[in-house]
Amino acid sequence: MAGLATSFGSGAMTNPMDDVAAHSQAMLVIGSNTTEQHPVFGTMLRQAVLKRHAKLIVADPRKIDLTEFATLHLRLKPGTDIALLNGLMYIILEKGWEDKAYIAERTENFDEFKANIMNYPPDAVSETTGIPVEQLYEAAEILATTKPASIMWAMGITQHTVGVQNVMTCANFQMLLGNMGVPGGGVNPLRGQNNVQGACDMGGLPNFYPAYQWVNQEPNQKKFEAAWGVSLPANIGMTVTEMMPAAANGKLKALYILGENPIMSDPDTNHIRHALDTLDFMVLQEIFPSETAEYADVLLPGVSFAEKEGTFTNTERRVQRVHQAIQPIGNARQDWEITQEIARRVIELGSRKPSDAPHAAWNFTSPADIMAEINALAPSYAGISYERLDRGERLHWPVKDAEHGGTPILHVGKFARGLGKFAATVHVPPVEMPDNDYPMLLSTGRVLYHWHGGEMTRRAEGLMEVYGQSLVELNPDDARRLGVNGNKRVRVASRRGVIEAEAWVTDRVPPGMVYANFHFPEVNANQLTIAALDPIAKIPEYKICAVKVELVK
Ligand SMILES: Nc1nc2c(c(=O)[nH]1)N[C@H]1C(S)=C(S)[C@@H](COP(=O)(O)OP(=O)(O)OC[C@H]3O[C@@H](n4cnc5c(=O)[nH]c(N)nc54)[C@H](O)[C@@H]3O)O[C@H]1N2
Ligand SMILES: Nc1nc2c(c(=O)[nH]1)N[C@H]1C(S)=C(S)[C@@H](COP(=O)(O)OP(=O)(O)OC[C@H]3O[C@@H](n4cnc5c(=O)[nH]c(N)nc54)[C@H](O)[C@@H]3O)O[C@H]1N2
Ligand SMILES: [Mo]
Repeated sequence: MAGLATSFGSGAMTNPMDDVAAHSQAMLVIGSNTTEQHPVFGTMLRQAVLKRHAKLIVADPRKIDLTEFATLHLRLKPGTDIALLNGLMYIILEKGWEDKAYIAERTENFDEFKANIMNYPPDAVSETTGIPVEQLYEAAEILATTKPASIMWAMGITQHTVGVQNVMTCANFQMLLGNMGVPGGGVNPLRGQNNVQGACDMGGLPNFYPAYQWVNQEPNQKKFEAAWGVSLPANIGMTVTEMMPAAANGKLKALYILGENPIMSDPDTNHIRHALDTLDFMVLQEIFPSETAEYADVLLPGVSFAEKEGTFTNTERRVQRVHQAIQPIGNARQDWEITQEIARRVIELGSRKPSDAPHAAWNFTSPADIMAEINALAPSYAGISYERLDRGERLHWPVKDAEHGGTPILHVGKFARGLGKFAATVHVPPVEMPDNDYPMLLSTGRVLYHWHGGEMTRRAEGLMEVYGQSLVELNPDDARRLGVNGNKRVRVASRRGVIEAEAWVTDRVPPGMVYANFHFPEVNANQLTIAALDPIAKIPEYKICAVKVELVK
């Protein structure tokens, strides 16, 4: 989420989970199936509702479990979040509920923002989103008059071609109400993987060195060249979603993949197969022979979390120690060791011109050595050491030095960039909407029992007993129309592919919408999804494409 990094640090939660759970009086969960996909935090939110009567509003096209605890379920049409939030802000401004002192003191660009909001009156917003006008007023009142209020979101608003605009709209919302930089408030993206935050923090993005230092700014380039003893390019690289088309058209020749399973998880699988087929050379570092392994020239056995020493950084910017529990199995080696061995050989072969500086990098003997380099080069991690973590200190970055206690809440008193900048965001429909040929809308995501490509969870017997095959959620009205009765097998086809699966007839999905997951190879939703990208973050529009559904006779 490169785009977020520029405006809000990195796209991490501004407020810790227990702060939200303890202090938020109102909570808006928009595009997050929190109890299934972030069950620990989901339980905390549920407890906040049940025990201290915090008000919960859920904005989701599906009737997810969390809606049972919600004061209000805004069942919006998929892909209409900007219209919804701008519409709520219209009402807030109309009623004079905005935090005028906060806006004057801490923000800029309010006038341009306000002029744009005037394009979203309740009637028009109700038409676009499908939400009744009364519910819009009710939601605006709860969120504006109950302080502090927090917003939580996940992939339901980011996996769209307007993903970045959606997030900026959430930030506008919280600035308008003075909910940024206060306990119980904030903008809180719930990041998905155990260490996706850490991977981004460490420069696992095409535009940043560790700690969000731009690769195309010369002082940063010089700093890392000196530290690593190599010359470094000044240009911004490609995201994963740009690499695949580049592979398909021969612009990218070789790929080194660590712990990703693109055959299962990238949009439009047929296109991905072609891309990986076209590569001259591919290396895969994995813990299992995944579907993607079939395309690899070399397989490198890495190790799982249980065989690792190090740290994971979670969604609330908290760095936590991981202790090795078991010895690596078979010929597996530490992931960092494998990468270091490859890096050394690449440097020896001279594909990067070594500078005159002594070659300082790639001499690590342990993860603690790597952390020492991080301390020296990544300012927000400067004061994070294994020693402090092992003592039980709770450290949320930025941690400026060994004495600094960390930063649980971001933007207190002042935004990272100075003044918080309001943005004018505009509702734009998704790229591929239902039409005569493909009349239904497909949305995709996960279920509680499985993890993405299922490489680990499909190997767990207990989980397979509970959820042993992929189900496609189908509304009872649509099921009746299709003639689904005893036989529940349906064929779901898009312009890119087709899957056959068992239907789960349920009003979790509204009429006209089906919901599928990508946990099982033979019924993978990504056979169907479209590789349309957000122009800034390059995240695919996994949440919306057009399909037709038929009964398998
Ligand atoms: N069990 C389990 N847990 C996981 C994962 C897993 O694979 N399995 N994966 C992890 C990862 S990496 C991630 S990123 C997270 C993802 O966590 P989530 O984003 O919570 O998971 P998704 O299943 O993608 O569902 C997102 C929600 O958005 C809703 N939605 C769809 N379209 C729209 C829309 O246009 N607007 C709004 N407002 N809502 C919409 C869907 O109905 C769904 O309830 O989960 C993490 N946790
Ligand atoms: N249709 C659709 N597609 C989606 C999404 C969606 O909502 N809808 N969500 C997207 C999102 S948010 C995400 S995060 C991606 C996830 O996409 P991926 O990251 O490709 O999915 P995973 O199954 O988590 O793949 C991780 C792989 O790493 C391996 N692995 C696990 N631990 C280790 C380790 O310690 N070392 C090494 N070397 N390997 C390891 C596992 O065996 C697994 O095969 O999927 C995306 N794809
Ligand atoms: Mo994710």
